[in-house]
Amino acid sequence: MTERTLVLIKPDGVQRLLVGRILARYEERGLKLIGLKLVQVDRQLAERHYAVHREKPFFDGLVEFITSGPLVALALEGPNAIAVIRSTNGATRPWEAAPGTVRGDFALEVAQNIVHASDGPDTAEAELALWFRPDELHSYEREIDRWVVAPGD
Ligand code: IDP
Ligand code: MG
Repeated sequence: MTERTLVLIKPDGVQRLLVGRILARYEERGLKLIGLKLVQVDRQLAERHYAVHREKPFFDGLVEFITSGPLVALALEGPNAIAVIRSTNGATRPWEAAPGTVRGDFALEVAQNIVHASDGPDTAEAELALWFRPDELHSYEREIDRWVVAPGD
């Protein structure tokens, strides 16, 4: 099933000059880029984005970190995009992330784990609405889709 989902390349990814390499992984997989921007997040957006973690002991640090510098927000589309991206990113705790995943290759600490991705259809829809205006998401055809996407998908 075709899905849309949100990815954030967090401030550590930007500072460590990994944006292009991480974006390339999603592109090379065949996912379609439908939105992209560099954002200096304010506290209000950060707290809304991570609202589900409000009661966690790491919440303040998480908000502090995500607002500490610009991040790159991506909207990506493709068959099973949510699961594909979660597995491409790897486990939340980088020491449990398989080599070959973004976190398994580029991260060591859970608080600096490089990327965020929506974890289900409902969160994907809510998070895309939080980070992108409707007119910032683009629908377009790609010539390669006939090689990447099964007919009818
Ligand atoms: P996810 O990013 O893989 O979906 P979540 O459990 O939703 O993982 O946690 C959101 C983010 O909060 C993580 O990506 C990580 O940066 C941070 N985080 C999660 N658990 C901890 C922790 O125990 N200490 C510090 N930061 C944490
Ligand atoms: Mg999460």
